[in-house]
Amino acid sequence: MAVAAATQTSSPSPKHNIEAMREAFYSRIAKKDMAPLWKVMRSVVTNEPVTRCQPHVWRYGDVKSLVMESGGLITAEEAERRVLILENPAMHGESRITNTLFAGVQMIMPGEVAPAHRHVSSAIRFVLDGEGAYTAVEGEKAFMAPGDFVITANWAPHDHGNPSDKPMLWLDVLDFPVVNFYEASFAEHFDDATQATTRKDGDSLSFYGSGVLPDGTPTMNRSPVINYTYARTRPIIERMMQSGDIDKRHGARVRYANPVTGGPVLPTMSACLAMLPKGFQGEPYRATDGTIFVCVEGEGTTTVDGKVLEWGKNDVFVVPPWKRYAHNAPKQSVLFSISDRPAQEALGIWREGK
Ligand code: 1HN
Repeated sequence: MAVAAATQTSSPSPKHNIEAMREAFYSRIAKKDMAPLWKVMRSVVTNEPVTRCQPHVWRYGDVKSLVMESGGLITAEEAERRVLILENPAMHGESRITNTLFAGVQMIMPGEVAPAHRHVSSAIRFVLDGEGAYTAVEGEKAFMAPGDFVITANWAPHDHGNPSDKPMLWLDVLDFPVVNFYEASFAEHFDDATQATTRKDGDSLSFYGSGVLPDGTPTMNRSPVINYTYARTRPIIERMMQSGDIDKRHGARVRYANPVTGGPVLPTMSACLAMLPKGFQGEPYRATDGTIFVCVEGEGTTTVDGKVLEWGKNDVFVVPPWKRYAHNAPKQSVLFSISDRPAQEALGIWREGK
């Protein structure tokens, strides 16, 4: 008792008071815009990927009826783009489906035009419903059908129109969260709603999409093909499946390629199409690219980190980075997917595992 009292009354040793001294130090250095790394090191350099992104599925029945309803509230011209954002449930208000990618469902009604603009952010549009609407990209109209996708690269002027008699709906995926991470966004809006065409409809697929290239085609970091059609790609995965070329995790899968380099269609995003045979029970897989899937045909489930996502035609689901997932398909099914893998590979940070 007497000893304790004596310790308290004498001046405190640094050893006993070190926490208070540290806190006082942190307050002082904060005023000079500095902070101690040792307090945050393990949380800024984590041993494994940390993600806020949640696995989630958007059922097309809900999405379609709400997007159709939005058609009665605003025109494509007024909205510039009539899109309902697919917000990751853990990131409401942040306009993103993963930390790096935006996804939304756009509708263009018969006779409507979505006016021409361009921006640094690149886009992939994957057609869900309708036939005969187009995206004009860099002077060429790409007419679309379900299962097709169109790319609009960095700074490519683009506008949409629908001369058909049915609404068209597509999934837009853009990399603007990445562009904005670098704080490098630019955009431009044109005076004319539609751009003048300088090439015949279908030129890009015809010139670059058939195993030959116009002589002297320069190397580019994005594909010269603007429209990858389902009609051309589906028979390839079907044939792969018949020949037994079926990946145990992904099914019979092709990666859409830039025909000049063999690289991805865009420097920031890549796309794949996979056929899962009837009764497919995929082995687990994980990779550091968060991935957006669309069910194009069939139905099944994907188990992500213990959570079961059920999907059917035109449902969209998201698998967060580094979460282990496995597909199951009781019926033959086709999955389209998009991720930021090329951006991660370019930076040398992409990893995959079991
Ligand atoms: C955009 O330009 C389009 O061109 C679609 O159709 C979705 C989402 C965010 C920013 C720009 C389009 C978009 C977008």
